[in-house]
This record gives sequence, C-alpha cells and structure tokens, in this order.
Amino acid sequence: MNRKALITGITGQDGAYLAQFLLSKGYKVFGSFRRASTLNLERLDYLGIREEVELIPLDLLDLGNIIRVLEKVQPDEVYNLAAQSFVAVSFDQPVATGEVTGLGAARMLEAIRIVNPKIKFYQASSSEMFGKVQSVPQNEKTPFYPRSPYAAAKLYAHWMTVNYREAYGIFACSGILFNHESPLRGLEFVTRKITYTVARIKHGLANELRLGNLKARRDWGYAPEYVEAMWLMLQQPEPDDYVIATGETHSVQEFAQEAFACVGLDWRDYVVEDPAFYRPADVELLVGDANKAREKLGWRPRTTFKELVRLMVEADLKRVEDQCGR
Ligand code: NDP
Ligand code: GDR
Repeated sequence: MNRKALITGITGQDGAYLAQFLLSKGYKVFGSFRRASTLNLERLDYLGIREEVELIPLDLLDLGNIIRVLEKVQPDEVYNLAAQSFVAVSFDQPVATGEVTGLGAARMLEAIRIVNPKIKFYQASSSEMFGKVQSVPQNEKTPFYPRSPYAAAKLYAHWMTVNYREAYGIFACSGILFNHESPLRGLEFVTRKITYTVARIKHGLANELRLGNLKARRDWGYAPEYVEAMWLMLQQPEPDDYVIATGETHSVQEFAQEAFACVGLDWRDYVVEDPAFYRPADVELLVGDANKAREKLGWRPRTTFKELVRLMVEADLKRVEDQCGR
C-alpha cells in the first residue's frame, strides 16, 4: 500500500515542491489549505501536479478540525509547513503569527498524540531562530536568539517538537532550514522581489528596485533540494533535528548585483535603498553548518549561488514575456 503524507501549507513554495517530491516516491499526498474566498493553486499548477494531490481544508487554529482530518486521512507522515512565514509582517501581526506559526505546530503535535502517536512529524523550523547569531557558522548546538515575533513563534514550535519527542516518544523532527529560494518563492521575499523586478526592468516595465537593508547576509539554497532533506529526516531510524544550509553567505546587495548582471545591467543604476523596507530588528548574518545532515542523511546542496540567481532570473524573464504576450 502507498504511504500517505499530509502536508500543511501545500499552497506555499515548499508545499508544492515537497508534494512533487513525495509523489515521485509513490506517496499518496494530501495537502491541507486554509479556507479562503479564492484558493490559490498557482504553484501546484506550475508544477503540473494539482490533480495528483488530494486537497483538504484544515485550519491550524482549530484543534478539533485537525483531529478530524488526521482521523480521516490516517497519514504515515505529517509535514507541518503552514505558517505566517513573512518576517516583516510578523512585527505588525505578532499575535496572529504566534497563533499560526507557534501554536499551530503545538496543535498538530497534540492532535497526533491524541489520534495516533505513531504518525511521524516534520516541523518547518528556521535559521531565523539563530537571529542575533551567537557563533559563526550556526549548527544544531548554536544557542538561539530570535529577533522577530516570527522567529520567537518558530522557536516555541521547535521546542514543542523536541518536547513531544522526549515526553511522548513521537517521531518528531525539526528541520532548521536556512533560506531557500526558487521561481516559486513568494514575491514579497527579497530574492523573488529582485529577480522579478530585474525581469520587469529588462522588459521596460519598471525603472527602479526599492530595497531595505542591503547589507544583510543570508545562506541561500535551492528549495527543491531542501524538501528532500525534510523527507530524509523522517526516514531515519531515530528522530532528530538537523540544520540544512549551503555553508555560503551572500549579502542582499550581492544577490541584486548578480541578478542584474544576468541581464547585462548594472545594479547601481536601478537599486534604491529605502528605509520603508527596514525592519525594527533585523538578522544581519546567517551561515549554516550542515555537516550533521551531510553525515547522517547523506544530504548536500547541489545548486550554487550563481546558478540559483540565474535560474530565478530566467524563470521571471519568461513569466514577464508570457504576461506581455511577447
Ligand atoms: P510560504 O509562505 O510560501 O507558504 C506558507 C504556507 O502556509 C502557505 O501554504 C500558506 O497558505 C500557509 N499559511 C499561511 N498562513 C496560514 C494560516 N493562517 N493558516 C493555515 N495556513 C497558512 O512559505 P515556504 O513554503 O517558503 O515555507 C514553508 C515553511 O517553512 C514555513 O513554515 C516557513 O516559515 C518555513 N521556512 C521557510 C524557509 C524558506 O527559506 N522558504 C526557511 C525556513 C523555514 P496560503 O497560500 O493560503 O497563504
Ligand atoms: P527572511 O527573508 O526574513 O530571511 O525570511 P526575506 O527575503 O524577507 O529577507 C531577507 C533579508 O533581506 C532584507 N531585505 C529585504 N527583504 C524583503 N523581504 N524585502 C526587501 O525589500 C528587502 N530589502 C532588504 C531583509 O531585511 C532581510 O534581512 C525567510 C522566510 O522564508 C522565513 O519564513 C524563513 O524562516 C527564513 O527565510 C529562513
């Protein structure tokens, strides 16, 4: 019989790639979404897998709803990817972010404990938990220092995952993933904002790119490779937590420079630093040490920084051309 996986946040970047990956492994994939007046399945359509996934409404704020969904689906594995995932917005919506990004994970764990503690659980933890970094590079032993309501909520969810593993023996893993990007990245995140605007500038549809903190440094990887690590964590003999990262760090400015260079333009002619995009507190430097994942999971990143920027720029050039009917 096919194994069954339930993915919360199926409509997001990682949800779509993870669904595609699990389908390729022969899983029956259930994807949960929050009810809205319009359901956005753009990413599943982009990957051509909308019809292969069974969609199921699930509200992370409602424990009874989660319990009923688990009873109905009887999944072998649950991947909890749903979250208010945009750090900047979490400063304006700290409580809502805590409800979904923090307590949402606790409700999932509690529902698993009630319905079937044998269900394996993956929690989408984040390098944002390292925040004001206490050492460089960051690994599983680095102390956390969250710098936003988002990161604080993720930290709560992370420790709840560890706690349910230790207290109830649930096979619960926390993947501490560093930033990972792709053509399916949301437009509000800095990488997609850059590559999409570069494509629009190249086609004469925009003439500037307004960004915030250009000096912030991130460890950017390629999303389809990161979802493989999520699955690998749940296939190990014992549950554990893993950092997933490339081990390289680049500034926002370097990303912009590289993206403009892909289309033969100079970033300095278009980028405007705009304080409107500064955060009340930012994370200045992230760079991960994924040695544990390399040794125990056999996972390693394959796409380089330059390749990542180029593939995102090319995908956005094509999108913009299609939009203009060129
Ligand atoms: P996205 O923002 O692309 O997707 C988030 C998903 O969560 C969407 O399906 C969204 O649904 C859903 N969601 C948002 N709010 C709610 C809510 N109130 N109730 C139910 N569902 C909700 O994120 P990614 O795919 O990039 O990331 C996946 C997970 O991994 C997130 O938890 C994120 O915080 C975490 N993460 C991401 C990293 C990255 O670099 N991408 C790095 C580390 C962790 P809808 O489409 O309706 O908005
Ligand atoms: P991040 O991603 O906060 O790392 O969280 P984001 O792309 O939003 O910001 C990265 C850095 O770029 C700086 N920046 C800007 N950011 C945005 N969004 N827009 C701008 O115009 C801009 N200018 C500069 C930011 O200040 C920041 O320093 C992402 C999310 O996917 C989280 O859910 C995830 O947990 C972490 O990555 C790992």
